[in-house]
Amino acid sequence: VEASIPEPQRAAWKKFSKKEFSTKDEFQAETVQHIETTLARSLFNCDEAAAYSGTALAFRDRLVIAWNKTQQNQTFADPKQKVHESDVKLNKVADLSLEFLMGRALDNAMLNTGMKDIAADGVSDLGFRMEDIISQERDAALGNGGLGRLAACFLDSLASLNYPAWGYALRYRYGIFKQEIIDGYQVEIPDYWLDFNPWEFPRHDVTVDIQFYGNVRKETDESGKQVSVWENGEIVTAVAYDAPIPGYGTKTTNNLRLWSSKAAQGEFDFTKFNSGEYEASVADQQRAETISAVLYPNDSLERGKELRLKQQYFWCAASLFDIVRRFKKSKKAWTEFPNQVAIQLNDTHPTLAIPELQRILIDQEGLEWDEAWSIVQQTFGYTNHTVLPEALEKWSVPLIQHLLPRHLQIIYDINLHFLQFVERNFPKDRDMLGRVSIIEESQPKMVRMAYLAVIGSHKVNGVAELHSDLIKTTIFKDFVRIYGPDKFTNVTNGITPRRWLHQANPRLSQLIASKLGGYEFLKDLTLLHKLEAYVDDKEFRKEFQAIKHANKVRLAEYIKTANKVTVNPSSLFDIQVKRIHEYKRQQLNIFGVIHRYLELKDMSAEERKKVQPRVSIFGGKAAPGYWMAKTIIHLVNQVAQVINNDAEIGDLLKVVFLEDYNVSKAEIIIPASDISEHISTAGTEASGTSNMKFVLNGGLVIGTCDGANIEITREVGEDNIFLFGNLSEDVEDLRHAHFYSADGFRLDPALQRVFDTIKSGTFGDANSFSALINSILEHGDYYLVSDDFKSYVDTQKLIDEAYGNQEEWLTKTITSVSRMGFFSSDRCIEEYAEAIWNVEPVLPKEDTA
Ligand code: H53
Repeated sequence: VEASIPEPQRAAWKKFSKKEFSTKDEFQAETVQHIETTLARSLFNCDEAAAYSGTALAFRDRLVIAWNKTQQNQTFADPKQKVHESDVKLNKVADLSLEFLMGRALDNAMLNTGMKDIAADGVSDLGFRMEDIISQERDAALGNGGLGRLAACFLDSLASLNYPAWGYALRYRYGIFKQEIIDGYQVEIPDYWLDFNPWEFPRHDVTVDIQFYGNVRKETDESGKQVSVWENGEIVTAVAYDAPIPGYGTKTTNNLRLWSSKAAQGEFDFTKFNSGEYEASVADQQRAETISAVLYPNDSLERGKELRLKQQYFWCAASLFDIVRRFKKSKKAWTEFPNQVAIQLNDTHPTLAIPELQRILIDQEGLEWDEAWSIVQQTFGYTNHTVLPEALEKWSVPLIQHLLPRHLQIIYDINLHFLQFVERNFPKDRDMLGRVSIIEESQPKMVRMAYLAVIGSHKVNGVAELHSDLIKTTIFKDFVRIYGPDKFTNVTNGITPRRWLHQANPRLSQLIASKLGGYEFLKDLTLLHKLEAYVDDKEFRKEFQAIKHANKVRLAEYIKTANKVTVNPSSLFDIQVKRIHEYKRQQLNIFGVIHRYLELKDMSAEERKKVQPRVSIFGGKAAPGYWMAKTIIHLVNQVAQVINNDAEIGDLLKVVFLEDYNVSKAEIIIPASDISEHISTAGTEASGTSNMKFVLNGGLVIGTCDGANIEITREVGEDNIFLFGNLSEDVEDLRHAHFYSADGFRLDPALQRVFDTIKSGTFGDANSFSALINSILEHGDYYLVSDDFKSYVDTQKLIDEAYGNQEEWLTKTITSVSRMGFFSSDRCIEEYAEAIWNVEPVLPKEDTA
C-alpha cells in the first residue's frame, strides 16, 4: 500500500497502462515488437525459436496484466462488502508441493485465454506454423511423475474455478533428467532448462533469510518467561521467482512461487576475495546455490540425503515466512490465521512446515504452546499419496539435531503432548505409545514424518477410495482410533480436461463441442454424459473413429522419427507409459510380450492370418540408482530389437520403447491408445492418473483392482474395462505362500517358458536379466508377477477378440468417454475447498459486476 501511486498521478498512469491484446493485429504487433526489441532479432533473422520466444513474450504480457489484477483483487477483496458476510471466507490456499510437473506453458496460455485461433492465424501471416512454434518450448519438468503432475492439474483447476491460491515450490536449476537410450540402456542427461524461460519473474525484492545448523539457547525475557533462541547458524537467502497460472475461461491468474537459493548478503567472503583466494570465496556461494540446484529424481522412494532435508526446510521456511508476512499485514489476531490461510501438504515432503509454524508462533510471536498448536492444526491438511514402505519418509534424529536443532526440540515437544493425550485416552494400551510415537526407537532414532503430518493437520486424505480405506487400516490404523474416523477422508484424484482433452486432442474436443453445443464441458466435465445419446449416431461414430486413427498415425510418425521403427496405425496400440517401478510391473507387461512372441513363433502361416496385430509401446524413466528398473528398460529394448527384426513376425507384433517420456510427449502418446496398461500389484498404486487421461481420450484400460481403476470401473461399467489379477486383500497371504506353501513355488508353465527363453540368451546376455528373474523365483516375488501372469495373458486374449469387433469396441470407447465426468480435477478442488480448506472463490472484478 505504501508504494501506491498518489491519486492525482493515477490518471496519467491509467492512460498508459497496458491493455490485453484481443485482436490478431494487436497480437502481431506485440509479437513483432518483442522479436525486434526484446530479442533484438529482425525480419531477416527470425527462426522458429525466435518466433516462439516472441509469441510467448506477447502472451506473457497478456497474462501479467490479468495476474496483477487478480492479485490486487484477491488481496483487497473485502468480505464485508459481500452480501452474506458471515458465509464468506477470504482465505488463501497455499499448496506446498516439492514438485510441479507443468510441461509446456504457451499452448496452455493460448487455450486458457481463448486466443489460440487468433494467434495461430497471426503467426501464419508472419510465416510460421503454430505447431512448430509450440514445439520449440522446453517442458518445465519440475517433477518426477504422478504426484508432480497432479499438483500441476490442481493449479489449473484452482485458477479456473477462481480460488485464491498460490503454489509454492523450489526453482530447481535442473529438472528431472533427460533420458537417452544408448545400446538399450538408460543414460541420464542433466536438464538445464532455464536458458530462456519467459514465464518466470524474478522478484529480487522478495527474499527470505533461512537459517541452518547453529545452537539453541534458553533465556528469560523481560516478563520472566523462558524463551528459546536459535543462533549461530548459517544463513542462506531464498529469492522468489513467480510464474503466472491462467485459469480457463476466466481472468483469474494465480501465482506459482518458486524459491531459488543464493548466498546471503555478506556471505561472500571479501577478505578471501581480496587476498586472491577467489575460488574459496566463490565456494560458499556455490554451496548456497546447491540447495535449489536439482530435483531429486526418485518417485515413491526416499533416500534420506542431507541435501534433500535442506531443500525441504529451505522451501517450507521461505513459504511460511511469505504467508505469515502477508497475514501480518492484515493486522488480524492470530486466532484468525486458520480462517485466512489453508495450507495443503502434498505428501510428507513439506511436513517441516508444521514445527516451523509452531516455532514462529511461540518463539517469534510469543504465543503459548497450546494456542499456537491449535492454530497449526487448524491450518494444515495432509494428503497421503502412498502406502509403500520405501516411500514413507523418515529422517534420522541426529541429522535433524545437527541441521535444525530448534525444530528437533519442538518435534519432541509435539510428541510429548501427543503421547500424553494418547496415554490419557488409552490407559490400558501401553504398546500403542511405541507404535504411534513420532520417534521410532531404532538405531539411530528416526522421525516418522507421516505421523508428524497426521498429528499436525486437521484432515488427512488419500487419493482414491481404495487407497483412503487402506491408509485407515494399515499405516494410520492407530490414528483412526485416537482421533476418530472423521479426521480421515478421501479425495479421488482427477485431471484437468483443458490440457488432457482440449490441448492434447483438439479434434476430439471440437467434436464433443459440436454435439454438446459449445465448450462448457471443459468447465463442467459431467456434461460429457450427454454424449451417450450419440453412441449410435453413424456420423458421430465415424468422426470419433477417424480422430482416433489420426492420433495413431501421428504417433506412428513420431515412432518412425524417434525409433526408426515402422508401425502400422491399424494395429492395436497397447501403451504403458509411467515411471518404471517394480510395483507398476512393466516386467509383467514385457513377459507378456515375450509370451505373445513365442506363441506367434509356434503358429502356422494360416494361424497367423487370424492374429490381431499389435504394437506394444513402453515409456518412462527409472530413478538413476534403481537397478532393477533400469534392467526392465534394458530388457524391453532387447526384446524390441529381436522382435522388430524378425521378418517372420512382421506387423503382427512390434515393440517400442519411447525415449524420455515427459508431459509434452504424453500429449501425443495418450490420445493414440487403444489399450493402456495400469497393472500394479493390487494395493500399491495409490490412485494413478494417466488411467483417467487414456480413457478420456477414447482408449480402454487393462488394469488390476487398484487405485482409481476401481472407480473408473464403477463409472464406465465393468463391460468397458479389462480387469484381471488378485485383489489387494489377498496380497499378504500370497506373499506368505511364496515362502511357505506346502508344494513349493509353482510357476505358470507359460511364464517358465518366458524365463527359459530369456535364460537361453535370445535377448542378449542372459546374466543381465538374472536379477529380474531371481526376484521372482528366489526372492519371494514380492509384486506377485507369477500369481497374476496367467490372468494377465488371458485378459490380453480377450482384448484381441474384443478389438476384432471394431463396432463394439467403438461403442465401448464412446460410452467410456461419456462417463468420465467424475475425473475432472475441478471436482477434486471443489471437494478440497469444501471439506478441507473452507474457502470460497474470489470472482475477478469484471465478472462480479
Ligand atoms: O502420486 C499420484 C498417484 C500415484 C502415486 C503418486 C506418487 C508419486 O508420484 C510420488 C510419491 C508418492 O508418494 C506418490 O504413486 O498412484 O496417482 C498422485 O496422487
